[in-house]
Amino acid sequence: MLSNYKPDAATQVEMFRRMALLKANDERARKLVTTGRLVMTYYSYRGQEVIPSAMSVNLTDQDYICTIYRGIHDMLAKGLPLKDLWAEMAGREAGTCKGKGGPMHLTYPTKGIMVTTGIVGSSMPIANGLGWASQLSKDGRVSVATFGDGASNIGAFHESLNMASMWKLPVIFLCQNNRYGEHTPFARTTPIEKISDRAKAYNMAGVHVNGNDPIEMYAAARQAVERARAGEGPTLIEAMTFRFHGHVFGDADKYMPPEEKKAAIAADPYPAFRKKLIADGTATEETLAAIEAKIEADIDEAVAFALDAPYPGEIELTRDVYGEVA
Ligand SMILES: Cc1ncc(C[n+]2csc(CCOP(=O)(O)OP(=O)(O)O)c2C)c(N)n1
Ligand SMILES: [Mg+2]
Repeated sequence: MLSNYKPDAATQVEMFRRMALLKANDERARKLVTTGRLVMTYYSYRGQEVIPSAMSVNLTDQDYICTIYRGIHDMLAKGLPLKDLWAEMAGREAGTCKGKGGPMHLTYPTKGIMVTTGIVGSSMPIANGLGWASQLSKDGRVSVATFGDGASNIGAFHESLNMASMWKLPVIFLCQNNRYGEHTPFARTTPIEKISDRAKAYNMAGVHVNGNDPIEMYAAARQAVERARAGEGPTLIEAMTFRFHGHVFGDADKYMPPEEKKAAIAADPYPAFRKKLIADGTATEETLAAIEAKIEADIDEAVAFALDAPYPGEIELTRDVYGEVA
């Protein structure tokens, strides 16, 4: 029963802190791109903040995540330091991949943030590999593969679920269903209503949750993590959400009906959770405002650091890119 897994007050405030960080960071990235201060291809995750916030509070630094191009929220929630993130997005040597990966290819193994690629569906077989390594070495780690609704129609999704179930791998398949794959609505590409139903075909656990409800999302994440740690195998979580902006930031998003988008933005989970925490006495307005102010200051500092940092030098440009010839 998902209702058995309730976050305590401190965990709820921590989930809020992570949501606030993700929201503010996305707002800053869009602002810098719009004003031309930073040139990058950016995939906004605004609207999807609950999912990684509720998942990551159930993970340790040693647990792994493999995410996608729209996964900066997953990485920040998992603990990617702001300065390393911004320096990488700005192509500077101080970045997570020494400025050679950019916003789509962040990696930070210290916090379990593994390879990120733009190949749709690629997070899943990689998470299986990490999960298999954990199973063999009995290190107790859980691997989470995050991906979109569109990726559930890729062969790698089906192969990965099959293998993970067969071998009872400690892997969580976390589908962030934002109802669009690039410019195409979910219903036009997927002949079933719930992606979570696909779990049945692989004899594994599958849950369908409101990914914009922090309490429900927390419960689904917690149950899946416990199942994986107990050696009971993988879980497919389908978390329903909505992205507030186009596929890639700057696209005209004409394919999203305006009423649908308006309704999703009106139901923004961030102000709703903020209000709920205050209304039920979990936190005060002052506490939450202080969290938000600290985040803005941290982002100010990280952006200033990144934009002042040097680009990779000539030697760094080819290091870790070409192998040594013996
Ligand atoms: C293997 C592969 N096929 C196609 C593409 C082009 N492509 C990039 S994003 C995308 C849509 C993916 O949608 P979804 O999985 O729902 O993720 P979202 O962008 O909505 O988070 C497509 C088709 C790709 N990058 N890789
Ligand atoms: Mg999608």
